[in-house]
Amino acid sequence: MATSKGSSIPSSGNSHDHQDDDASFRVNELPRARFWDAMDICQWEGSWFEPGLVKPAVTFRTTFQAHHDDVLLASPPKTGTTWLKALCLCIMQNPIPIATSDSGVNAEAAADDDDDILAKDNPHFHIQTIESMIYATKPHPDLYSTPSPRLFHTHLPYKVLPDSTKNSPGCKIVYITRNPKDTLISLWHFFNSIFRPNGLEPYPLDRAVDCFCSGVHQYGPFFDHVLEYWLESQKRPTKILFLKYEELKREPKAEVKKLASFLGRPFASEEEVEKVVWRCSLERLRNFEVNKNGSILYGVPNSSYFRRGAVGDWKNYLTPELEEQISRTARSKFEGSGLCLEDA
Ligand code: PAP
Repeated sequence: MATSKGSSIPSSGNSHDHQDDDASFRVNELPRARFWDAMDICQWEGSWFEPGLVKPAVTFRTTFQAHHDDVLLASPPKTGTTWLKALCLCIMQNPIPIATSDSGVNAEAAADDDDDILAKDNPHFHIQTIESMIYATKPHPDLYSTPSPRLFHTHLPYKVLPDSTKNSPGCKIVYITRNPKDTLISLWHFFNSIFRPNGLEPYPLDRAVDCFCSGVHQYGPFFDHVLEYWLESQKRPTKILFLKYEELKREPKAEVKKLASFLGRPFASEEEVEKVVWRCSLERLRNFEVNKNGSILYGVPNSSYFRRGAVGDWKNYLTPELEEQISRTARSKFEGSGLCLEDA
Protein backbone atom coordinates (compact mmCIF):
# COMPACT_ATOMS: atom_id res chain seq x y z
CA MET A 1 0.00 0.00 0.00
CA ALA A 2 2.61 2.53 1.03
CA THR A 3 4.62 3.55 -1.99
CA SER A 4 7.28 6.17 -2.39
CA LYS A 5 5.10 7.98 -4.89
CA GLY A 6 2.82 9.15 -2.12
CA SER A 7 5.45 11.21 -0.42
CA SER A 8 6.35 13.09 -3.56
CA ILE A 9 6.08 16.85 -3.20
CA PRO A 10 3.20 18.07 -5.33
CA SER A 11 4.02 20.25 -8.28
CA SER A 12 3.06 23.85 -7.69
CA GLY A 13 0.10 24.74 -9.77
CA ASN A 14 -1.12 27.94 -11.20
CA SER A 15 0.31 27.73 -14.63
CA HIS A 16 -1.85 27.44 -17.70
CA ASP A 17 0.04 24.62 -19.33
CA HIS A 18 -2.12 22.13 -17.40
CA GLN A 19 -1.97 18.65 -18.86
CA ASP A 20 -5.75 18.64 -18.43
CA ASP A 21 -6.20 21.26 -21.15
CA ASP A 22 -5.12 18.55 -23.53
CA ALA A 23 -8.10 16.60 -24.81
CA SER A 24 -5.99 13.43 -24.91
CA PHE A 25 -5.54 13.46 -21.11
CA ARG A 26 -6.45 9.98 -19.90
CA VAL A 27 -7.16 8.97 -16.35
CA ASN A 28 -6.18 5.39 -17.02
CA GLU A 29 -2.64 6.46 -17.85
CA LEU A 30 -2.08 7.99 -14.42
CA PRO A 31 0.02 6.16 -11.79
CA ARG A 32 -2.13 3.81 -9.72
CA ALA A 33 -1.99 2.38 -6.19
CA ARG A 34 -4.28 0.22 -4.09
CA PHE A 35 -5.93 1.86 -1.11
CA TRP A 36 -6.43 -0.50 1.86
CA ASP A 37 -6.54 -3.52 -0.47
CA ALA A 38 -10.01 -2.30 -1.32
CA MET A 39 -9.94 0.20 -4.17
CA ASP A 40 -7.70 1.76 -6.79
CA ILE A 41 -6.61 5.34 -6.47
CA CYS A 42 -4.58 7.32 -8.97
CA GLN A 43 -2.06 10.11 -8.78
CA TRP A 44 -2.77 13.39 -10.53
CA GLU A 45 -0.78 16.58 -9.99
CA GLY A 46 1.09 14.97 -7.10
CA SER A 47 -2.01 13.97 -5.11
CA TRP A 48 -4.13 10.82 -4.95
CA PHE A 49 -7.76 10.53 -5.98
CA GLU A 50 -10.45 8.03 -6.71
CA PRO A 51 -10.13 7.64 -10.48
CA GLY A 52 -13.74 8.69 -11.00
CA LEU A 53 -13.05 12.08 -9.45
CA VAL A 54 -10.14 13.13 -11.63
CA LYS A 55 -12.15 14.17 -14.68
CA PRO A 56 -14.69 16.08 -12.57
CA ALA A 57 -11.77 17.81 -10.85
CA VAL A 58 -10.21 18.63 -14.20
CA THR A 59 -13.49 20.07 -15.51
CA PHE A 60 -13.95 22.10 -12.34
CA ARG A 61 -10.43 23.43 -12.61
CA THR A 62 -10.62 24.38 -16.25
CA THR A 63 -14.19 25.67 -16.58
CA PHE A 64 -15.37 27.08 -13.26
CA GLN A 65 -15.79 30.85 -13.14
CA ALA A 66 -15.86 32.24 -9.62
CA HIS A 67 -18.24 35.03 -8.69
CA HIS A 68 -17.05 37.97 -6.62
CA ASP A 69 -19.10 36.79 -3.62
CA ASP A 70 -18.57 33.01 -3.81
CA VAL A 71 -17.53 31.15 -0.69
CA LEU A 72 -15.48 28.01 -1.18
CA LEU A 73 -15.09 25.74 1.84
CA ALA A 74 -12.14 23.39 1.69
CA SER A 75 -10.85 20.58 3.86
CA PRO A 76 -9.06 17.28 3.82
CA PRO A 77 -11.54 14.45 4.52
CA LYS A 78 -12.53 13.89 8.16
CA THR A 79 -11.28 17.16 9.54
CA GLY A 80 -14.58 18.91 10.28
CA THR A 81 -16.20 19.31 6.86
CA THR A 82 -19.73 18.51 8.02
CA TRP A 83 -19.42 20.87 10.97
CA LEU A 84 -18.06 23.70 8.82
CA LYS A 85 -20.85 23.24 6.28
CA ALA A 86 -23.46 23.39 9.04
CA LEU A 87 -21.90 26.49 10.57
CA CYS A 88 -21.71 28.34 7.27
CA LEU A 89 -25.31 27.47 6.43
CA CYS A 90 -26.41 28.79 9.79
CA ILE A 91 -24.30 31.92 9.59
CA MET A 92 -25.59 32.75 6.13
CA GLN A 93 -29.15 32.33 7.42
CA ASN A 94 -28.48 34.65 10.31
CA PRO A 95 -30.19 36.40 12.00
CA ILE A 96 -31.91 33.32 13.33
CA PRO A 97 -35.04 34.23 15.27
CA ILE A 98 -34.23 34.22 18.97
CA ALA A 99 -37.08 32.96 21.14
CA THR A 100 -38.05 35.42 23.83
CA SER A 101 -38.88 32.90 26.54
CA ASP A 102 -36.50 32.71 29.47
CA SER A 103 -36.43 28.95 29.33
CA GLY A 104 -32.95 28.64 27.84
CA VAL A 105 -31.63 27.63 24.43
CA ASN A 106 -32.39 23.91 24.73
CA ALA A 107 -36.01 24.49 25.62
CA GLU A 108 -36.34 26.56 22.47
CA ALA A 109 -35.17 23.67 20.35
CA ALA A 110 -38.43 22.05 19.43
CA ALA A 111 -39.96 25.36 18.43
CA ASP A 112 -37.19 26.47 16.14
CA ASP A 113 -36.41 23.18 14.40
CA ASP A 114 -39.23 24.19 12.08
CA ASP A 115 -37.26 27.02 10.54
CA ASP A 116 -33.95 25.18 10.42
CA ILE A 117 -32.82 23.47 7.23
CA LEU A 118 -30.32 21.46 9.28
CA ALA A 119 -33.26 19.72 10.94
CA LYS A 120 -34.49 18.51 7.56
CA ASP A 121 -31.39 17.91 5.48
CA ASN A 122 -27.86 16.78 6.05
CA PRO A 123 -25.41 19.73 5.71
CA HIS A 124 -23.81 18.04 2.68
CA PHE A 125 -27.11 18.38 0.84
CA HIS A 126 -27.03 22.18 0.90
CA ILE A 127 -23.32 22.79 0.47
CA GLN A 128 -22.17 20.21 -2.02
CA THR A 129 -18.66 18.93 -2.48
CA ILE A 130 -18.06 20.27 -5.93
CA GLU A 131 -15.97 17.53 -7.53
CA SER A 132 -17.85 14.53 -6.14
CA MET A 133 -21.41 15.81 -5.86
CA ILE A 134 -21.63 18.34 -8.69
CA TYR A 135 -19.12 17.74 -11.50
CA ALA A 136 -19.11 13.97 -11.03
CA THR A 137 -22.82 13.82 -11.70
CA LYS A 138 -23.05 16.53 -14.40
CA PRO A 139 -20.03 17.59 -16.44
CA HIS A 140 -21.73 20.90 -17.30
CA PRO A 141 -23.75 21.82 -14.23
CA ASP A 142 -25.82 24.97 -14.24
CA LEU A 143 -24.12 26.72 -11.36
CA TYR A 144 -24.89 30.17 -12.63
CA SER A 145 -28.55 30.22 -11.70
CA THR A 146 -27.67 29.42 -8.08
CA PRO A 147 -28.57 32.43 -5.96
CA SER A 148 -25.71 34.52 -4.59
CA PRO A 149 -23.74 34.16 -2.51
CA ARG A 150 -22.93 30.65 -3.70
CA LEU A 151 -21.42 28.25 -1.20
CA PHE A 152 -19.45 25.25 -2.37
CA HIS A 153 -17.11 22.80 -0.78
CA THR A 154 -14.10 20.94 -2.07
CA HIS A 155 -11.62 18.37 -0.77
CA LEU A 156 -9.24 19.25 -3.60
CA PRO A 157 -5.74 20.51 -2.87
CA TYR A 158 -5.11 24.22 -3.33
CA LYS A 159 -2.82 23.66 -6.30
CA VAL A 160 -5.63 22.29 -8.48
CA LEU A 161 -8.30 24.85 -7.63
CA PRO A 162 -9.54 26.87 -10.60
CA ASP A 163 -7.50 30.02 -11.16
CA SER A 164 -10.67 32.09 -10.91
CA THR A 165 -11.25 31.00 -7.29
CA LYS A 166 -7.71 32.09 -6.47
CA ASN A 167 -7.73 35.31 -8.42
CA SER A 168 -11.26 36.64 -8.01
CA PRO A 169 -10.73 39.23 -5.24
CA GLY A 170 -14.12 38.70 -3.60
CA CYS A 171 -14.22 34.90 -3.67
CA LYS A 172 -13.33 33.70 -0.19
CA ILE A 173 -11.95 30.37 0.92
CA VAL A 174 -12.50 28.85 4.36
CA TYR A 175 -10.25 25.92 5.13
CA ILE A 176 -10.60 23.57 8.07
CA THR A 177 -8.15 20.96 9.22
CA ARG A 178 -7.44 18.83 12.24
CA ASN A 179 -4.77 17.09 14.25
CA PRO A 180 -3.44 14.39 11.88
CA LYS A 181 -3.78 11.65 14.50
CA ASP A 182 -7.48 12.28 15.05
CA THR A 183 -7.93 12.69 11.30
CA LEU A 184 -6.37 9.29 10.75
CA ILE A 185 -8.53 7.65 13.41
CA SER A 186 -11.64 9.25 11.97
CA LEU A 187 -10.66 8.04 8.47
CA TRP A 188 -9.97 4.59 9.84
CA HIS A 189 -13.41 4.31 11.40
CA PHE A 190 -15.08 5.72 8.31
CA PHE A 191 -13.38 3.42 5.81
CA ASN A 192 -13.77 0.40 8.07
CA SER A 193 -17.50 1.09 8.11
CA ILE A 194 -17.53 1.22 4.30
CA PHE A 195 -15.04 -1.50 3.35
CA ARG A 196 -15.31 -3.80 6.35
CA PRO A 197 -18.86 -3.59 7.64
CA ASN A 198 -20.81 -6.05 9.77
CA GLY A 199 -18.18 -7.07 12.26
CA LEU A 200 -15.39 -7.78 9.75
CA GLU A 201 -11.92 -7.28 11.22
CA PRO A 202 -10.90 -3.62 10.90
CA TYR A 203 -8.03 -2.81 8.56
CA PRO A 204 -4.74 -3.17 10.49
CA LEU A 205 -4.05 0.18 12.09
CA ASP A 206 -0.31 0.06 11.47
CA ARG A 207 -0.97 -0.31 7.75
CA ALA A 208 -3.48 2.53 7.85
CA VAL A 209 -0.84 4.71 9.51
CA ASP A 210 1.74 3.75 6.85
CA CYS A 211 -0.73 4.63 4.16
CA PHE A 212 -1.59 7.97 5.79
CA CYS A 213 2.03 8.94 6.37
CA SER A 214 3.08 8.00 2.83
CA GLY A 215 0.20 10.09 1.49
CA VAL A 216 -1.30 7.33 -0.66
CA HIS A 217 -4.93 7.88 0.22
CA GLN A 218 -7.85 9.88 -1.15
CA TYR A 219 -6.83 13.53 -1.51
CA GLY A 220 -3.51 12.71 0.08
CA PRO A 221 -0.86 13.51 1.03
CA PHE A 222 -2.76 15.04 3.95
CA PHE A 223 0.30 16.98 5.11
CA ASP A 224 0.88 18.63 1.72
CA HIS A 225 -2.82 19.47 1.47
CA VAL A 226 -2.72 21.28 4.80
CA LEU A 227 0.60 22.97 4.16
CA GLU A 228 -0.45 24.49 0.84
CA TYR A 229 -3.58 26.08 2.27
CA TRP A 230 -1.68 27.19 5.37
CA LEU A 231 1.00 28.97 3.35
CA GLU A 232 -1.59 30.65 1.13
CA SER A 233 -3.61 31.73 4.16
CA GLN A 234 -0.48 33.32 5.61
CA LYS A 235 0.10 35.25 2.41
CA ARG A 236 -3.55 36.27 1.96
CA PRO A 237 -5.38 36.21 5.27
CA THR A 238 -8.32 38.21 3.95
CA LYS A 239 -8.76 35.67 1.16
CA ILE A 240 -8.29 32.39 3.06
CA LEU A 241 -9.43 31.73 6.60
CA PHE A 242 -7.57 28.79 8.13
CA LEU A 243 -9.48 27.01 10.91
CA LYS A 244 -8.50 24.15 13.17
CA TYR A 245 -11.06 21.63 14.41
CA GLU A 246 -9.53 21.67 17.90
CA GLU A 247 -9.82 25.43 18.22
CA LEU A 248 -13.47 25.25 17.19
CA LYS A 249 -13.99 22.67 19.92
CA ARG A 250 -12.08 24.65 22.52
CA GLU A 251 -13.40 28.15 21.77
CA PRO A 252 -16.53 27.63 19.68
CA LYS A 253 -17.98 31.07 20.20
CA ALA A 254 -14.78 32.94 19.42
CA GLU A 255 -14.09 30.81 16.34
CA VAL A 256 -17.64 31.06 15.04
CA LYS A 257 -17.54 34.84 15.45
CA LYS A 258 -14.30 34.91 13.50
CA LEU A 259 -15.88 32.80 10.77
CA ALA A 260 -18.99 34.98 10.59
CA SER A 261 -16.95 38.18 10.35
CA PHE A 262 -14.80 36.65 7.63
CA LEU A 263 -17.96 35.79 5.70
CA GLY A 264 -19.16 39.37 6.07
CA ARG A 265 -21.98 38.32 8.40
CA PRO A 266 -20.91 39.51 11.85
CA PHE A 267 -23.27 38.73 14.71
CA ALA A 268 -25.36 41.40 16.36
CA SER A 269 -25.53 39.69 19.73
CA GLU A 270 -24.03 36.96 21.88
CA GLU A 271 -27.36 35.15 21.72
CA GLU A 272 -27.02 34.77 17.97
CA VAL A 273 -23.56 33.28 18.37
CA GLU A 274 -24.75 30.84 21.00
CA LYS A 275 -27.63 29.82 18.84
CA VAL A 276 -25.44 29.05 15.83
CA VAL A 277 -22.99 27.06 17.97
CA TRP A 278 -25.79 25.08 19.50
CA ARG A 279 -27.66 24.52 16.23
CA CYS A 280 -24.54 23.02 14.67
CA SER A 281 -23.50 20.89 17.62
CA LEU A 282 -22.76 17.24 16.97
CA GLU A 283 -25.22 16.19 19.67
CA ARG A 284 -28.05 18.04 18.00
CA LEU A 285 -27.29 17.16 14.38
CA ARG A 286 -26.74 13.47 14.92
CA ASN A 287 -30.20 13.06 16.46
CA PHE A 288 -32.16 14.31 13.48
CA GLU A 289 -33.97 11.59 11.60
CA VAL A 290 -32.25 12.55 8.33
CA ASN A 291 -28.86 11.99 9.93
CA LYS A 292 -29.84 8.77 11.67
CA ASN A 293 -31.34 7.07 8.64
CA GLY A 294 -30.72 9.10 5.50
CA SER A 295 -28.02 8.86 2.84
CA ILE A 296 -26.98 11.41 0.28
CA LEU A 297 -23.74 10.09 -1.20
CA TYR A 298 -23.11 6.77 -2.94
CA GLY A 299 -24.98 4.82 -0.29
CA VAL A 300 -22.80 6.27 2.50
CA PRO A 301 -25.12 6.58 5.51
CA ASN A 302 -25.44 10.12 6.84
CA SER A 303 -24.86 8.69 10.31
CA SER A 304 -21.24 7.93 9.33
CA TYR A 305 -20.49 11.67 9.33
CA PHE A 306 -21.31 11.90 13.04
CA ARG A 307 -19.18 9.76 15.33
CA ARG A 308 -17.50 10.86 18.55
CA GLY A 309 -16.18 14.24 17.53
CA ALA A 310 -13.62 14.11 20.33
CA VAL A 311 -10.26 15.81 20.48
CA GLY A 312 -7.53 13.30 21.31
CA ASP A 313 -9.55 10.18 20.44
CA TRP A 314 -6.33 8.86 18.86
CA LYS A 315 -5.06 8.13 22.38
CA ASN A 316 -7.54 5.27 22.52
CA TYR A 317 -6.02 3.60 19.48
CA LEU A 318 -2.45 4.52 18.61
CA THR A 319 0.56 2.82 20.16
CA PRO A 320 3.48 5.11 21.06
CA GLU A 321 5.27 3.87 17.91
CA LEU A 322 2.37 4.70 15.60
CA GLU A 323 1.86 8.02 17.30
CA GLU A 324 5.52 8.86 16.84
CA GLN A 325 5.39 7.84 13.19
CA ILE A 326 2.66 10.42 12.54
CA SER A 327 4.37 13.09 14.65
CA ARG A 328 7.63 12.55 12.81
CA THR A 329 5.90 12.93 9.45
CA ALA A 330 4.12 16.08 10.63
CA ARG A 331 7.37 17.58 11.96
CA SER A 332 9.26 16.92 8.76
CA LYS A 333 6.47 18.32 6.56
CA PHE A 334 5.61 21.39 8.62
CA GLU A 335 9.09 22.33 9.78
CA GLY A 336 9.74 26.03 9.33
CA SER A 337 6.17 26.78 8.25
CA GLY A 338 4.93 28.03 11.62
CA LEU A 339 2.13 25.45 11.51
CA CYS A 340 1.51 23.00 14.32
CA LEU A 341 -1.52 20.74 14.40
CA GLU A 342 -0.47 18.73 17.39
CA ASP A 343 -0.80 21.38 20.05
CA ALA A 344 -4.44 20.57 20.77
P1 PAP B 1 -16.12 14.38 5.53
O1 PAP B 1 -14.83 15.06 5.19
O2 PAP B 1 -16.22 12.98 5.00
O3 PAP B 1 -17.32 15.21 5.20
P2 PAP B 1 -15.96 15.29 8.22
O4 PAP B 1 -17.27 15.90 8.53
O5 PAP B 1 -14.83 16.18 7.89
O6 PAP B 1 -16.13 14.18 7.11
O7 PAP B 1 -15.45 14.44 9.45
C1 PAP B 1 -16.25 13.68 10.29
C2 PAP B 1 -15.74 13.96 11.69
O8 PAP B 1 -16.30 15.19 12.14
C3 PAP B 1 -16.17 12.90 12.65
O9 PAP B 1 -15.13 12.85 13.63
P3 PAP B 1 -14.80 11.56 14.48
O10 PAP B 1 -14.72 10.40 13.55
O11 PAP B 1 -13.51 11.85 15.17
O12 PAP B 1 -15.92 11.43 15.44
C4 PAP B 1 -17.46 13.49 13.21
O13 PAP B 1 -17.83 12.94 14.46
C5 PAP B 1 -17.06 14.95 13.32
N1 PAP B 1 -18.23 15.84 13.30
C6 PAP B 1 -19.28 15.80 12.45
N2 PAP B 1 -20.15 16.78 12.75
C7 PAP B 1 -19.64 17.46 13.79
C8 PAP B 1 -20.10 18.57 14.57
N3 PAP B 1 -21.25 19.16 14.30
N4 PAP B 1 -19.31 19.00 15.58
C9 PAP B 1 -18.13 18.40 15.85
N5 PAP B 1 -17.65 17.34 15.16
C10 PAP B 1 -18.40 16.87 14.14
